[in-house]
Amino acid sequence: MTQLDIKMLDTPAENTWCPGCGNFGILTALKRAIIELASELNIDIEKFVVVTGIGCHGKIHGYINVNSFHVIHGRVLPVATGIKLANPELKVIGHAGDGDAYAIGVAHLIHAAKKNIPVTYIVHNNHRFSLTTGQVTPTTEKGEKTRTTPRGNPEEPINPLRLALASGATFVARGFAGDVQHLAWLIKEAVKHNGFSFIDVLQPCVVWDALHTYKFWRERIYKLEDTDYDPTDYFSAIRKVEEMGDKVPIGIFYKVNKPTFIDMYPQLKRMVPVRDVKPRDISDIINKEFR
Ligand SMILES: Cc1ncc(C[n+]2csc(CCOP(=O)(O)OP(=O)(O)O)c2C)c(N)n1
Ligand code: SF4
Repeated sequence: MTQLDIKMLDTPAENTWCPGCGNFGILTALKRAIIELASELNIDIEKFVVVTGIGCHGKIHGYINVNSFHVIHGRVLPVATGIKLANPELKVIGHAGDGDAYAIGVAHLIHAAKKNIPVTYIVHNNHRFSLTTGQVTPTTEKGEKTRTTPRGNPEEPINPLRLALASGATFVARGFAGDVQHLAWLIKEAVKHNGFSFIDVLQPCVVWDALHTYKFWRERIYKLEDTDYDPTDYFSAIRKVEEMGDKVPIGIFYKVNKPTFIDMYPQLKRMVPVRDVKPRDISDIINKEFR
């Protein structure tokens, strides 16, 4: 295998994120994780697939030189699932926004967790629909003023980690876009996990969210690994995900090994992976259907 360097993952695309956006930290962490995983697990970069939704986060696929699929809003997990089932050798990493993942796409999170689909799901949680200029999302806090709640959001937010745990996710974590080294480690652990792995990433949006700044999170965050917290205990996790105030834990909240969707349906293992399927000339079908 040739010597791997993070620069191999650069692309010529012009980056249009706002200066200071938390997405930069997530991009760097993702690149580091992929490079380190490729050499640790001795797998080719071609085996990584990034699937992204629509939003500022979704542009990440254009800034990293791996196989990728930019899908419609909210549908990261169905496409990621299809790719994984078609070729289980691939390491499939989905990226969604909090609007993408917890509003229009929320049912997919519940079912991917319940079915233990062996893909990784990274949510860029900036508490806003940012690409569409800062509307309220399911994680916007009560009282926050947004473009669609100018007098303050009257609703309580959802807790994504509680939702993932309640849905049966076998790997549940929280990261911070301002701590690249820790986030890269989390992504590596998530990709190595054989099952559905979920990371909610606190991602400052420096344009539409004046409350959740880097400073705000840095004053509150602490790492679960620095405590005697046990991530194998489900009931500890249930309690720990409720901690969100003066102190905000990041790290792995829960991790357990259980049969994956592919283990549960042996016929999936007998299926011919896409890599072994010979290309077919389908011009006859296209000409017939669309002439
Ligand atoms: C089916 C559908 N509904 C709505 C939209 C409009 N839309 C595009 S981006 C976006 C906001 C995305 O917000 P989020 O997922 O939180 O990502 P962010 O921009 O914050 O990274 C919306 C609502 C769309 N493209 N498709
Ligand atoms: S609008 Fe917010 S999330 Fe989008 S690129 Fe700018 S800072 Fe990042």
